[in-house]
Amino acid sequence: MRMLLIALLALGCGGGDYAVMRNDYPVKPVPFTHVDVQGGLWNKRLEVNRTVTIPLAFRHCEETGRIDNFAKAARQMPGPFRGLHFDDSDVYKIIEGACYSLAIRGDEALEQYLDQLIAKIAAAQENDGYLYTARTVDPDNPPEDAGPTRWSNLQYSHELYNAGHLYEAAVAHFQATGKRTLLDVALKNADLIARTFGPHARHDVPGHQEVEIGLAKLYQVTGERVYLDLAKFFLDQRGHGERRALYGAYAQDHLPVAEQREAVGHAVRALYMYAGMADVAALLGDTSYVAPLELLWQDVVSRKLAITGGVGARSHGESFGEAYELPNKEAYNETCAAIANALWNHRMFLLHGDAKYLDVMERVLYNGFLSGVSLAGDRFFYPNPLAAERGYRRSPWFTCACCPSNVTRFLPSIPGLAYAMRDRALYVNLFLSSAVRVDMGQRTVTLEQVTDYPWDGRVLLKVKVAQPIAFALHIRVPSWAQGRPVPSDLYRYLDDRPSPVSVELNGQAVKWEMRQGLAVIERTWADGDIVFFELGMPVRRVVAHPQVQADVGLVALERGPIVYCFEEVDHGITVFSLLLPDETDVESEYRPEFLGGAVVLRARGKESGSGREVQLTAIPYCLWAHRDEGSMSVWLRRG
Ligand code: FUB
Ligand code: ZN
Repeated sequence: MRMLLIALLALGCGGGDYAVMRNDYPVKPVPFTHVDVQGGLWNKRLEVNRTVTIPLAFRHCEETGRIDNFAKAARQMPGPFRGLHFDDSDVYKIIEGACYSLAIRGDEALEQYLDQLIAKIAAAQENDGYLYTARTVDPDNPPEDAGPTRWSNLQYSHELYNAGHLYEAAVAHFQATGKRTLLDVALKNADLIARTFGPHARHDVPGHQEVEIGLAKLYQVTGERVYLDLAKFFLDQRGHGERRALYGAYAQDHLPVAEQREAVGHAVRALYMYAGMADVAALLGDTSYVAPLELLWQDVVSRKLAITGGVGARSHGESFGEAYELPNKEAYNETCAAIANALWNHRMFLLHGDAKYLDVMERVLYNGFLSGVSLAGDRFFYPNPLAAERGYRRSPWFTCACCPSNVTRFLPSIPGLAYAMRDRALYVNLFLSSAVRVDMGQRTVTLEQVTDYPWDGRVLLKVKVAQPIAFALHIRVPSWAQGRPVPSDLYRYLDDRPSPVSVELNGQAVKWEMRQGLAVIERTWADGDIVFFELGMPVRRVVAHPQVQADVGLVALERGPIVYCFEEVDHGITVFSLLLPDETDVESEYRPEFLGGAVVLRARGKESGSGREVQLTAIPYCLWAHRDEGSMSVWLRRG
């Protein structure tokens, strides 16, 4: 049966009869393989990721012994294990990114590189499916955190975390190339884990969640329920201390997951767990996680979200802070946590069809995530603070390289977040120049999108169909355009009037209605129909909820989805002495030559103390630290 399903899926038959037999997300993403990104900010970033970041990340893995660890475990070369006990996961994440990249643009050399790397990984796998080089290289002397024997220190060993990333890579490789080489390794490992853990076997859970997401993907590609049941088992064991010692709140193991109401502990662990819960809820049709997920989401969005979409305020434990604990200079906001936040919010959208989740996702994409990688694709931030003194710069790599490797895989998956389908509805979630192809019943619909977003709010959508076809086009009206920076009261615009939104069809006003944050046009579409959608993009002043101590008396600037910051290099003095009075006008200007092209803001401000007038310049937060070193701040005193 497994072989048959894989064969059907490989032939692209996954959306047929088999799909109706099983539960799924009610809204389905249009796979990134059907989205051809044709220009603009994301196209540049995807190209840089493909040509610079992925090759350099593999090179770093070679230079730091991450790849040799597989050869050593396979007894293809001598020597001890090198690095951190979860370093295998970096290699898996980069493979995943390389596969997405391959699917967008074929690359013979990259495919061959992957083939030989996968052969090494397969050789490192033990006969029964166990795969964890930190132990296999020298089972008698594993690194301390790996624990003395298999699965003996799951709280810290990352054996199951590594497995989750292996599964995600394997599914990506299978989907991109049709090859089963890595998928076979993943399934053999998953089968071992399914024999080892479960209601009639071991009851421990991973200290770092991730295997749940990977298992859900294995289920989606094979149709084998055992993987999904195992994901649910791991989730449901958390917080139950009858048969094992609990790990506590740091690892979200303080309460059963369905009873958790507050986002606590290590942020990446928490957010991967919430994403896994959404997968299980949707794929099993299990409603018990749905209400808790919404409450957890409310907690994050109302009390624990940086204006950039960053999460995990504390460096101590890489964790969420208390409600409204949202520091600026000290903010941790790990790049991986931004990625995890986007992954979770996308799943929440697929579960509910409500654009409020996409609003959070978009905020993360353009701000807290994108700041994590340099324009050239060769430098990375691990924490993404909202203010910094001179000297904080992106690094070429890290000993714990979770963030750069996560960037390599998340960036090329972004086109897959842009569109979605539900019955006879096509959703435009993100604005990026692209062409998307979707199957609507027996027919194919192509939608071409042309835009200069995020710098310009105009979006042109052209429908291409062989014959007229009825469907509902859903176009997201971002919360920022509705006068709300986020779907909560955590931040607000000083001027919260909605931006003008205009929708025209073939040059005429058209009837549309707002549903769940999307402008819906229902009609029979003809070939060549053109929708012109325009969002006004005034510069907005943002203030935080009064309980956010760090932001009392401060203001930030946004335009469209972009959060701005001030850098010392534009002012010649520390940005912490700058004031932005409420009454000054802020001008915006698109500057094509500025850091790859960006809208820059200008206003008359002041220097505190002297009261001297200062010409203020604000640049997109995601672009900071590309010029001369100096202080940076997103928030300025209102003056
Ligand atoms: O533990 C694996 C990864 O390293 C986590 O996701 C990151 O937060 C970093 O601690
Ligand atoms: Zn990270």
